[in-house]
Amino acid sequence: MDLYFAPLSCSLATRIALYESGQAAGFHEVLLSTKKTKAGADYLAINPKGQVPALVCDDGEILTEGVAILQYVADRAPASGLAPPAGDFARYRLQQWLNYIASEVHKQVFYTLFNPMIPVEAKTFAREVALPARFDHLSAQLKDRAYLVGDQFTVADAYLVTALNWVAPAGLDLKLWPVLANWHAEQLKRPAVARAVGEEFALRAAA
Ligand SMILES: N[C@@H](CCC(=O)N[C@@H](CS)C(=O)NCC(=O)O)C(=O)O
Repeated sequence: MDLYFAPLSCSLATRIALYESGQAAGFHEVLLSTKKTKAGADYLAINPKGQVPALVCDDGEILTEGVAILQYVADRAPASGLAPPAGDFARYRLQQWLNYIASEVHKQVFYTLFNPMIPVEAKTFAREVALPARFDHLSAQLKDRAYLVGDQFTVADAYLVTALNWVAPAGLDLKLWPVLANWHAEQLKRPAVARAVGEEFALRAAA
């Protein structure tokens, strides 16, 4: 498998899932501004949408869209518990969370805050209305539990850790949501998460 990624972007969740499940992969950094890989290849030939992540599977199939990639990686290593088995109700709960993080948190809040072409009114809405509502909901859900689904770390948690990493760069303070701040700090202590985040911080710092 080969993961196309940009440091500390949403593709970090897949790196976390790979490390959590002990699966080997090649990692190819993509320069999102030029749509080239760091090695100079045309990334649009891999993913015409120009976005990370993309996963080139061992049989040559190319998978895009983070929530699909995360479930693919998890299903290749069922013993990891990164996703409940297909058909279990818990699998639909996992998909509920993956979709919520992708659409309500990643895209509605952080895409809006980070994209310089989005008007200031939309950014104000994202910061003052959407983000507090999403974070209040997540705080209520995580108040009495260690993970989003069941009693173990899943790819939904990998995606949420990744999204919460964007709070400080967006100029916001996660401590306003103490449950989330504590949860995030706990997840960052997981060896696979610490390794993935540390490696991508180093790549970002070197850029
Ligand atoms: N729908 C895609 C969106 C992925 C996405 O937004 N990736 C960002 C990085 S977090 C990206 O590649 N941005 C560059 C761009 O949109 O041109 C998915 O869920 O995988």
